[in-house]
Amino acid sequence: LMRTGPAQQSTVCPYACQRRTTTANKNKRFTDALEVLVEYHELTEIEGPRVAYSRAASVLKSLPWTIESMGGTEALPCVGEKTRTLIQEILQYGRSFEVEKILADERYQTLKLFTSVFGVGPKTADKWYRRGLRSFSQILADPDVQLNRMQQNGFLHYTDLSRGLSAAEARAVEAVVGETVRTVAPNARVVLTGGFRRGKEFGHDVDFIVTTAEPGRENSLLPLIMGRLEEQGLLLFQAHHPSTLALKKIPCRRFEAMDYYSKCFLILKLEGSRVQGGGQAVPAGRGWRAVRVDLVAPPIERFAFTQLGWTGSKQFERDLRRFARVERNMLLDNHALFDKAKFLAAVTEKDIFAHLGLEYMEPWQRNA
Ligand code: 8DG
Ligand code: MN
Ligand code: MN
Repeated sequence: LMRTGPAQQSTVCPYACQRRTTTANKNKRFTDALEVLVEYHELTEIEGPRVAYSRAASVLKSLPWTIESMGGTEALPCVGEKTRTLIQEILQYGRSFEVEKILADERYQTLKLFTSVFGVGPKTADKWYRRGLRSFSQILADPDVQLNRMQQNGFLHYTDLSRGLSAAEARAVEAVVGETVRTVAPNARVVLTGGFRRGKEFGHDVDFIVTTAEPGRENSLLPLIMGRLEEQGLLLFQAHHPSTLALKKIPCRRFEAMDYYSKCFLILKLEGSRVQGGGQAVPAGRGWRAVRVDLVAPPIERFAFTQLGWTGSKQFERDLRRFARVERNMLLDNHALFDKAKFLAAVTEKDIFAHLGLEYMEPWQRNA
């Protein structure tokens, strides 16, 4: 009988886009610890260790076995000395001292708290921390702190938004957005993307791609959709970024979360009656909860690139771009795949994997 285990680790590929990573993480005790280190370096904007620890966590998530001893861990790609020390500590003591130290660190705790507010990034959080602010009430009471519209709404809906969403709530949101789009643009198409397309059970928002076959019409879709949501009294907040797409632009050298399509970041009102077993999904007595929704509306010929770029995970995306650049000398981003002198066309995600010479990965295998 073949055993799945350390003997097979030589087969672990170095890029996340070559590994099938489902949501069934068999090494959560190690990856949870690594993710604290990733988050700490993200919050303090230290790039090197952030990259190294995210790659290590991603490798461990993809393993079809649970690590139970150090034997063979030296053969795993992207797992360096620091990660092996952490694995060893967790195996031996059930916890990592470095992680415990970070979890107890006041700066880490405060930056994590502040960035949990919609609209607050590491820079703003750090600015507030350096002002001596330590709590939400101190921020809100400080006459010198100017909150932008996004942050005001982040605080206003904090309790709902910080809870995240279940897959059942995501389906209810999908029904609302679908109905809205059918009303204002019957020929448009809406598809789910982001974490819920990857089969996650929880997420911080619900992401959708909206497209139409009529050229140029994609730019009017989001305003129409937002207008209809507003009429229904469901639009609590919207930040719309019109398209800045220049079709001849060569993909950027680095992974960026940004792209040039028309998109909007929303807070919607989700009514409890829409959620199956909605009793526990919405606060008692109110009948609704706030949810974060992202919509992106690319031109139809860019659909495959948008879908591949917005499905994630973020680590999967970073490694796809890095693989294209380092292994294929191509440039990939949310808009296009560029090979030396020419752009390679794609109708589906499968076409892009094929251009890159990669085996196709289903969305639920991209939870790197
Ligand atoms: P979750 O935290 O929402 O559950 O996970 P997720 O769905 O994987 O993360 P996300 O933050 O919603 O991002 C989904 C994908 O969208 C991710 O791979 C990054 C991608 N993305 C872009 N461009 C942009 C952008 O301009 N803004 C945002 N928010 N995400 C973007 O490719
Ligand atoms: Mn998402
Ligand atoms: Mn999103």
